[in-house]
Amino acid sequence: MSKRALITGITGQDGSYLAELLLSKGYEVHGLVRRSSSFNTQRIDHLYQDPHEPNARIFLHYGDLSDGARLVTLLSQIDPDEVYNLAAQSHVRVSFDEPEHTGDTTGIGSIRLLEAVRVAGVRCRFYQASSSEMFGASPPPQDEDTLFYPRSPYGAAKVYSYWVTRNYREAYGLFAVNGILFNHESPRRGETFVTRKITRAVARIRAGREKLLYMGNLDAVRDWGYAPEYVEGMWRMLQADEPKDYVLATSTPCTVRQFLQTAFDHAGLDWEKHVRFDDRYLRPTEVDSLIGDAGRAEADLGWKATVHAPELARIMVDADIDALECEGRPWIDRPSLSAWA
Ligand code: NAP
Ligand code: F7E
Repeated sequence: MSKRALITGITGQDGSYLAELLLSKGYEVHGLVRRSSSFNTQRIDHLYQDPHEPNARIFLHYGDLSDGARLVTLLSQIDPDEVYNLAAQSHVRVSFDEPEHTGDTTGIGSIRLLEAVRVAGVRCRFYQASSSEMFGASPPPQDEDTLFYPRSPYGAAKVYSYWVTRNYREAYGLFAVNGILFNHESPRRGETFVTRKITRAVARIRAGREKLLYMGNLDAVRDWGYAPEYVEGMWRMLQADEPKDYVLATSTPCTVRQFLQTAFDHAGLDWEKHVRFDDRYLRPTEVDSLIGDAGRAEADLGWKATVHAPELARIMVDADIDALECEGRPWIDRPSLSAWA
């Protein structure tokens, strides 16, 4: 019997890579998709199978983390072995504009899902997508024992989700874990996160379609890894003998400025000629420096990041140049996809 998994946030960057990984391992994969007036499934269209096919192994269900009753119904119907809660309003800057919505989905959404698991009586393992943003102002290096000091409504909502996940583990014996993931990127990264914003702009400037890129704080330090490696870590956390929380990170610091320089250099461009400052991209409170220590994940799960920021920047620039040259064709159909996953 193949295992069954439910992924919330399957249409996002991580959800799409995780769905690929689980399908490759023989899982039956169920994904929660928000209804929208235009399709929001571009990242998983290449995985889609007509549910009428007798051998279909991926199934999409309309639902939303704001709708607890729907979550109970779906949990009861699907009866999954593993639940991955990846859905969230995940943009830190946007969480200052939409703090209440962010709290409702990124925070309360998690307890709606945990309650749905409990009420439906499903015996599953549960993964919560926690974040290095929970560490916020705590100085690096950060690991599983570092004090949380969130600096945004997003970070605060993730702290809430972290603690309710631990509480359901302790109160109800649920195999529930927090993956505390540092920034991870890919050619599928949303276009307003800083890495993808940079690599898209590099491709467009190189092609003569744009001249300038407006940016905020270039001094922020991040620990950027490669998303396909991180979803492997999520899966390993749910295969462990006991439920524990784990940091996933590369431990390699990189400033936004260094990422910019690497990306522009790779395309033969001088970043200083093209980048301008705009204070609209500053946050009311910034997270200055995130550098993770993933020693526990390496020791217990054998997980270690191999792609670091400079290589990541080159992968993403190449993919955006390629995408621009293939414009008009859906990027997911391009043969280079296998190299990304
Ligand atoms: P992402 O690309 O922004 O994807 C977020 C997903 O959540 C999308 O599928 C989105 O659906 C869905 N979603 C948003 N609100 C929802 C709601 N109310 N109900 C149901 N689904 C909803 O994020 P990601 O980069 O893949 O990250 C996955 C998770 O890991 C997120 O929880 C994020 O906060 C967390 N995380 C990410 C990183 C990182 O560096 N990427 C690091 C640490 C933690 P639509 O496609 O319809 O918008
Ligand atoms: O910003 C600076 C910005 O938006 C990175 C999410 O996946 O990782 C992500 O959160 C840094 C910040 O990601 C621009 O101020 C400068 O210091 O790419 P970002 P993030 O805020 O680190 C964590 C781990 C998550 O959990 C989140 O879900 O870059 N920065 N100039 C800029 N950032 C953006 N977006 N745009 C700029 O123009």
